[in-house]
Amino acid sequence: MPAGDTKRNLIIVSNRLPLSVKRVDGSFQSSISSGGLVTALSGLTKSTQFRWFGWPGLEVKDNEDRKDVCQSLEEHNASPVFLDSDLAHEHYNGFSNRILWPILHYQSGVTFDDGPWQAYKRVNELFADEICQAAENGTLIWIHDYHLMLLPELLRARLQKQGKSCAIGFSLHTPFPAGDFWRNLPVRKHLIDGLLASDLLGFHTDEYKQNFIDTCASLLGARTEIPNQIQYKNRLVCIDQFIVGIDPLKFTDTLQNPDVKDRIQTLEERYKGVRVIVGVDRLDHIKGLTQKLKGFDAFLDDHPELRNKVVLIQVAVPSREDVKEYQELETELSTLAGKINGKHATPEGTPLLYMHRSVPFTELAALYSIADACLLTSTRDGMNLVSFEYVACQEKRHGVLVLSEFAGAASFMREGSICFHPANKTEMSEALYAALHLDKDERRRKYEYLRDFVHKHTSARWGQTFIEKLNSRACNSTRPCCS
Ligand code: ADQ
Repeated sequence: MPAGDTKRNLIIVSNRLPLSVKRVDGSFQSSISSGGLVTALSGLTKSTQFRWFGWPGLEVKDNEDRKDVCQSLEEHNASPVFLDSDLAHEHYNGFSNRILWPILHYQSGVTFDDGPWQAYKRVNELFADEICQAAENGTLIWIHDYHLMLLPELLRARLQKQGKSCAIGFSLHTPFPAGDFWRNLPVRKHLIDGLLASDLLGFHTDEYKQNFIDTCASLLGARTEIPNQIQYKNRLVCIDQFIVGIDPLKFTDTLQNPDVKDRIQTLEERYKGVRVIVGVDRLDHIKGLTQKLKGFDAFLDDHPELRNKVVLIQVAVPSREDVKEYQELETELSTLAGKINGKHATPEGTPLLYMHRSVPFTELAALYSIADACLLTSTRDGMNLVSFEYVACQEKRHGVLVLSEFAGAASFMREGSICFHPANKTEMSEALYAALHLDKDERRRKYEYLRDFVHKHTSARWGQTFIEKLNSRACNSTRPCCS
């Protein structure tokens, strides 16, 4: 049954709503925000109706104000889960981003604190209360990401108490690490227990899925006699890979906009005779930005003949700015960018344009479109949707994707890109050089491979496939699920 035809209500839950809520002249207004999850789910809105629950991003204490916020969210089919600022901060920055996120991305040196863990549990409980109240018998509930790993279990218990039968799905947008790494987390079992109360669990790649299944077996002795299914606490949990994507038509349509065409022409004139490399990343350790700048420095050292003939335009989108480690990373990157330009600049110009800010969508599309290569250096990354977006904007130029082998996207895009190890400066430099010197036929072959992939695996397809499968779990919750 196509998801769009489903008669069941669908609730989507994520930690943050995909909206920024602001008080303007005494009343509240909401506007769409950006990020990987927003990109992934916005493609689904074309085909499927749902209500989105999450934290609105600000503390609202007064009851009248809360009503006002609810009203401003209503036009986006969204509902708030209100949290106190301190609790939200401890949950989001304290546990989710400072402890869980690094472990999911294989970063070492993480120290566990009980305070943030208690906040994490409390926030998951508050979400469970809110969603349980909103769900009706038969509602499909699709939970997103690492901030809410306990929610499936907490929610199932509440729903059962109220006699409501609802299928619960969970999608993880990060990698799931190999078992040995996951062991670093003292509360690892609680989180796995939380997740295994889902009916359907989705991962971006087969590797993450397999890591999770192996962890369940070694940590809990959970049985996996049938592939992709775990038998645990008298329930069957389906585990599968779902390829997340983008809405490529949003990009191809934007490139037809006359203002964007003008902008592309301006940029092309500005960079006439210069090969442009683009990078777009949230400013996050996992995106390997330090490695990228050092690799580019090595590339400039290796190829003095390319002086004034190549430029790297790097957009580093501000992210998690109240976490100390992220502030330190920004300082490190600005310093590094200054050093690289100091070393390689000439009176004709600088080889590195480092932009620490968000850019409008139309500018982003124009930048993707004029670039001869896109350089993505993630040390680990659930998928990396920027790689998809670059491809969507390269119909004319057939630019080359230079992609870290540690981005989830590399599992699917290796054939159409040039992959490298992000910790190896020489390998990165060679990959960049090869990308800028690929012959026309090879560029076309690689591009066509990636174009077909990106247009096939859209965000709408990802969402519909997940919901269809969740819906079939709701109909046959006691029967084994088929792949
Ligand atoms: P992110 O880590 O946020 O997502 P990514 O997949 O690269 O990373 O997506 C970033 C998104 O933000 C892109 O769609 C991009 O266009 C958008 N964006 C970037 N800069 C912007 C700007 N200046 N203005 C507006 N939008 C901007 C997480 C995981 C990823 C996973 C996604 C989806 O870390 O690995 O691919 O979720 O599951």
